Amino acid sequence: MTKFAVASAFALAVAAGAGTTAHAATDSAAAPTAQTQFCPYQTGYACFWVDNYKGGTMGKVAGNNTNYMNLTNSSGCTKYPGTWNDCISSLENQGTQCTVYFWTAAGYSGYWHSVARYDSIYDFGVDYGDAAFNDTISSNHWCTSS
Ligand SMILES: [Ca+2]
Repeated sequence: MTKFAVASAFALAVAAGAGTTAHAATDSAAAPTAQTQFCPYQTGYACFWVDNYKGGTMGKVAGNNTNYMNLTNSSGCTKYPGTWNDCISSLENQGTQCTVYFWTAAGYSGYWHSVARYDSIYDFGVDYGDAAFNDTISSNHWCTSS
């Protein structure tokens, strides 16, 4: 739901008296939204949010998940309402020992990006150089890619 984050960031920039040109709007696309839900520190979870920069509703997983259609999400994500499938825009790994791999399709298929232990991915375009990864995650696997 990056579009919402972009709109919010622009509104904040305008309210603060920052530049209101198209150039300012482009820059603010990467501006953080206020984080309201936090990943439990070093408790074995990988966490994810519906907006970039850990904005909006947070979900978390402690194990492997073969299909995010099975993960309940009440945030109002529109692609697959009620689920986390194709809804995630930022990530954090608070696992106890491993990297976690996030796949674009169910069953550890499609392609993946990883998050090292205690690392965060705030924006897929900025941090992975892959903006197209936004709102595609459908499965995750710990320690190895599959
Ligand atoms: Ca997907």
